[in-house]
Order: sequence, then C-alpha cells, then structure tokens
Amino acid sequence: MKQKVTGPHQPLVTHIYTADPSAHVFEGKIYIYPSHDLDHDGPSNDNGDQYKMEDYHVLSMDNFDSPVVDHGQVLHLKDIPWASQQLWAPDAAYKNDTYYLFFPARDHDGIFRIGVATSASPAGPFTPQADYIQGSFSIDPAVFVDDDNRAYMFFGGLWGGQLEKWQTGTFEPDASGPALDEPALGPRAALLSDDMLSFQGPVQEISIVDEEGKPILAGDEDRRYFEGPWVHKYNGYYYLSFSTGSTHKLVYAMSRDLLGPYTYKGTILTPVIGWTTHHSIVQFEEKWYLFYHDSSLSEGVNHKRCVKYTELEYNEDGTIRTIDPYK
Ligand code: FUB
Repeated sequence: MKQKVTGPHQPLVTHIYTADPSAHVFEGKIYIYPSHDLDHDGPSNDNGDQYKMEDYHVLSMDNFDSPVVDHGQVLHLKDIPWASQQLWAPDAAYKNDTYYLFFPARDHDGIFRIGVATSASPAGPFTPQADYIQGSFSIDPAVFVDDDNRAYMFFGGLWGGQLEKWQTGTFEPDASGPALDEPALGPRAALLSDDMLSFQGPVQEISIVDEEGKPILAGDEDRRYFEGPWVHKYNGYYYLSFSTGSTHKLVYAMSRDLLGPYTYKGTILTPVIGWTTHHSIVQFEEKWYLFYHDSSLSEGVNHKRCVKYTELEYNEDGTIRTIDPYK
C-alpha cells in the first residue's frame, strides 16, 4: 500500500489510524514505527483503556518527496506469548545486522512490560522473543545507540503507563505518584546487552532539573516528565524530549551525559488536537525532523490518531525552536 505524502503537518497515511511515531533512517530510507490505533467507539478513561491496539505496521519513505509505503502488519498480539493486550508505543534499533522492535504490552497479570522482536529487514515482519525483557516495566521504550555502539533503553509513563507503581522497585498496584512539592518521577534507562535482548545493567532513574540544578517537581505539570521519552544527540549534547501529559506539550532537556542529569530547556511542540502527544526526532541528510501525531484525522477522537512530520530547527546555542503544529 502506497500513499502520496502531502507535506509537513499532514497525515502521513489516512487508510489506518497511527500514533507514537518512532522514526529512524535505515538503509538510506526513513522508516517509521508507529502504534496502530484501533477504530472503535468504546469509552475513554485516564487509565488509557481506549488505547487497545493489537498489532504494528511499519511505514517507510525513500525521502520526503516520495510516497509513504505501508509494509503491512509486521507483528500481532496473538503471536506474543507473554502479552495479553495493548501494544502501545514501539521503537526500533539496528545492531548486529539485525533490526529490533521494542514494544510495551500488558502481561497476563495486567502489568505493562517491554518486549523485543527481531527481523533481518527494517520493514519486518518481526519475530517476538518468548518472554518480555526481564526487569522491564511500564511503557514507551526509546532505544538510543550511542557512538560507541552501546545501546540504552529509555522508558516509562505515568497513569495508564503504571510508572508510579514501580517506585519501590517492585509493582505496588495501589501506589500513587509523589506529592506535588516533591521531585517528579523521571524516565528510566537501562543498558542493553550486546545482543539487545536483555538489560545488562540496572534500571536507573533519569533526573531532570531546572537551570539552577533543582529537580523539576511533580506539581510542575508544564515541565515534569509524563511519558514518551526520546533521546538524540546534536553537537555533543544529548537531548531528552518527552510529553508533559496533562499539559499536552512536547518539551526537552539537555545534558553532556547520556544518563543525565538533564537540564530543562523548553517546548518543542505546543499542544496538538487530542489528549496525547508523542514524538521522535531524526536526522535525514542535512536536516532534522520531528515526527509526531494528533487526532485531526478523526476530528479529535483521542484514540484515533495520525502520524505527521515537520522540520525541526536549532538556534545557534543548540536550543530548539518551538513549533506550533497549526501555523
Ligand atoms: O498510544 C498509547 C499511548 O498513548 C502511548 O504509549 C503514549 O505515549 C501515548 O501516546
């Protein structure tokens, strides 16, 4: 299935609902690994039960003037032995001549875990491992392969993503988040093993601080971490970008060290149509691009989203220019 791209801030495809785009350049082309939103009219709640996705498709483009190719279904819930429901935001990585698809899903106890599937091709299909990554939890994996070829997974999301329930290191079903005047929960990161199939190091919490080095607080909903982490590197700085959830922004923080602490810098994307906002940042040839989603294709239904892109620009000092998706 091929569809002509109509340009920046337009849906990449319209034949299915897509969200949570993780974009990468593999084999000289742009590959996008989105969630595939189910078209249903069931109720919505803060637990995210409306996001009941069952499979993944892979999209690709030769460049930004060529059609988008939908490579079809590359992985289905029924083929993942450990997963019971909700294939949420995935990411992909390349190493060892293999393409890896990392994805969250609820296990058979209803607890979000993160799994991995492999393929010889960036377009899939992907074969899942029999079990989830031991030690993984919560949602929204984003895998960053650094210049030294070491790969780290960043992950975690509040509310339906269950991050609050892991503050003690084990799953506490009734746990809630920190008090509003306490440091916000940060995303988690773990070093992946050389074969990319397990965690090689401990899961660490990533600290996000303000310009004075003070932790961003849980009540600071304009700046605190909510979900959807993404890490990229530009001019010697690591950039950690993420969704603020309840205030619907994509924001970012910068650090000289991959594992932080990260200093909060500002907003990348102002709120989109729909509750969630989720993104990735990728360089293609000389330019940088932001891939994101909104709910414009369904005229505002939160769980019927569409993936879009636009160019992302830096200021001289490395800060990112704020993008308004509708200007
Ligand atoms: O698509 C399901 C969930 O919604 C994702 O995992 C979150 O990042 C949010 O976009």
